[in-house]
Amino acid sequence: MKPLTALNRRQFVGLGALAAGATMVPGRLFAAETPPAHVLPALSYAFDALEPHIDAKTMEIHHDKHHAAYITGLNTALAKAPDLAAQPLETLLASLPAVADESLRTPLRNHGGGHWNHSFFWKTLAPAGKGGEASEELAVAIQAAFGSTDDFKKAFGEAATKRFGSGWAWLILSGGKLKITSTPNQDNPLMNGIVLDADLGTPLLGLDVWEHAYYLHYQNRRADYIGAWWNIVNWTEVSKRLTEAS
Ligand code: MN3
Repeated sequence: MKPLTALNRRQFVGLGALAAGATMVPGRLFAAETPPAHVLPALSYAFDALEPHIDAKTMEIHHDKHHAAYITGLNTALAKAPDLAAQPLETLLASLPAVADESLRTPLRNHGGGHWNHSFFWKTLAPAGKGGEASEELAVAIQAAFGSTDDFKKAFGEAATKRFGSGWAWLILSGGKLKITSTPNQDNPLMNGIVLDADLGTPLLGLDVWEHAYYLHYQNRRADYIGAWWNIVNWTEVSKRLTEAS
């Protein structure tokens, strides 16, 4: 007999649900009221593709363990709230104060934020020399907001360095202008009504300054990690996000 693989196990469960009277949704074997769980997105580059700026082991643990754990935590929380599970993650993060139950709101904030932030982070990275350049639109906006690219990098680096403990530094579009801001833990600038000490807006670029992002290679030298990270920014992606957000 063939071993029960993940696929035919799911088909088996799905057929069982059908036999029990659940409705069939085209393309899905689950009952209509079960929203799909969040899944770990694949990286578009190999774990070692960002070397020497971010080492392969850090990338593997960061993606396969840390990011995966946020997704598990998010799915666990959403299993108790199917109405929220049906919402796009960005919508959910932008309306967290509407979740009255704090025992639900807190894991949605931490794990939902963790999933969104990391999915975003991976896309704004590229192997050195492959990240393209800032579009003219982005270059002009940076100049208008910060004076020059060097001034922008200096201000962003300061925000990332000064973030006490774990968190993120962000370049956002807010009220039609570029701004630099920073959030603790897995908060982000989408979290209206939750993030009270940072600017809100649409993230264009984000830097993870949790120790898990750099400690294996850089140990306590966060500033060195930040300096190296500029070599692997995906400027094509950041430029695209500005166009979409404008
Ligand atoms: Mn991280």
